[in-house]
Amino acid sequence: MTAFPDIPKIEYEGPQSNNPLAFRWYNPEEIVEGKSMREHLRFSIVYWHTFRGTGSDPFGPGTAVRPWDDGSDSVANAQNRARVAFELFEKLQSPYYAFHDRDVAPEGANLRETNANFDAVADVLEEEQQRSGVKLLWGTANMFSNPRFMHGAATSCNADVFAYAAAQVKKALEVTMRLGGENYVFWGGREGYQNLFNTDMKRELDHLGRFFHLAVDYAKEIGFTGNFLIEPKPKEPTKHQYDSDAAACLNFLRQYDLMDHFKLNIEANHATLAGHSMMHELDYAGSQGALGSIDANRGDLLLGWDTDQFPTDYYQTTETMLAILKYGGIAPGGVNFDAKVRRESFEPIDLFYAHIGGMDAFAKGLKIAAAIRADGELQGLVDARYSSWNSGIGAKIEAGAATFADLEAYMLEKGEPTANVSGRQEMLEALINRYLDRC
Ligand code: XUL
Ligand code: CO
Repeated sequence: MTAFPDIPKIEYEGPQSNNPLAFRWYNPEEIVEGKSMREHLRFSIVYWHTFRGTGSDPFGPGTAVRPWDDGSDSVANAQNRARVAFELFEKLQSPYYAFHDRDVAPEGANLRETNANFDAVADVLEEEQQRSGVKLLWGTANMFSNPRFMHGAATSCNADVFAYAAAQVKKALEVTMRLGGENYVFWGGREGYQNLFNTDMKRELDHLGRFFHLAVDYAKEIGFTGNFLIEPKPKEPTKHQYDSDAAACLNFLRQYDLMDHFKLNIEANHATLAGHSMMHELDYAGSQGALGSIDANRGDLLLGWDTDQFPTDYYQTTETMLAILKYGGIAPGGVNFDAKVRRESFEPIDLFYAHIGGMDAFAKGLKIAAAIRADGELQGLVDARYSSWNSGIGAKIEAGAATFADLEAYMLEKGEPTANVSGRQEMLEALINRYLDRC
């Protein structure tokens, strides 16, 4: 049985191809900076948007046509959907996928039944992983959709809800480990507040710190060695999310003594909602040794919410790949398409066009970034800009060998700093365009 009878395995045909069902840039075996594109990019497809997204919005119901899905909440439907998912992963040559517990399996009447449903679908996922070789990039628990999480999960004012969330993560970790998941993600779905008049922020943050420690302890107990990742997002669904951006997450992790156990999963659309660029968030996390993985998507300049569109902008993918290469690659994380087709793109084939476009945009970004790095022109300009720190007073300050009194004596003697040099922003932006033209 095939769910996509008219769609072949997507192959690389090169930049001149006009075939929308072929890769023009993503050539999995092509070597860039000594590694294949497949190893650099570690693409991953998300279960939630691609197999559970219906195209509904606040003004109308779903539009998506998914002939394989009977629309029921049955375990049999979930198991069949899992097989269809693997057909798509394989046809798109995606080495990884990612899921929330509730994407893959329906809730039962109680936690016990819910866990049994999850196990029954995990059986099929395991079988399909073995058959196809597609691997699990990360698992996570959905602790935001069910009404019980209306006040949050680990930060709920209701201690029972904290306990339920703990049970849910315990199970999601076990299944992630069983399926060989290389990471485990925490996106703080409703971990934030709508109103400070009814909120004890200190207590909620302490509870979140406690929750993460419990997860670390349990991972140790069962031998889960994948990375724990926190995914920053500033707002939506709450007005203020505690994990608002990379800086807030890293501050939280330090405050609660969790830095050794967590890295960050940086999402492009979340970065812009936080008033940052993706490159800023990647550099901030990477510079502190905390770049774990990315959720690849984009927002819309004219809309202020999390539109989760597929990435297509070479400029943005180049910036992203420059940051990833700078910090030594993304493994064991990956480039995870946390992106959804538009409500109007309701046919199954749109899922293919969307991923092909995103994969090509990242492959091209990788090639441009590698070319920029190979020539060394950009790095040369950055090195020259900071050269005053390589010797003399700069080297002394960096070595911690200069006091305020030393610096005063130095400046009294010298009178004025050596003349400043231009930052050359416009020239550099044109230089980046030159590589975009040529690659
Ligand atoms: C929500 C979001 C999530 C996480 C996983 O904005 O990005 O889908 O990636 O919970
Ligand atoms: Co995400």
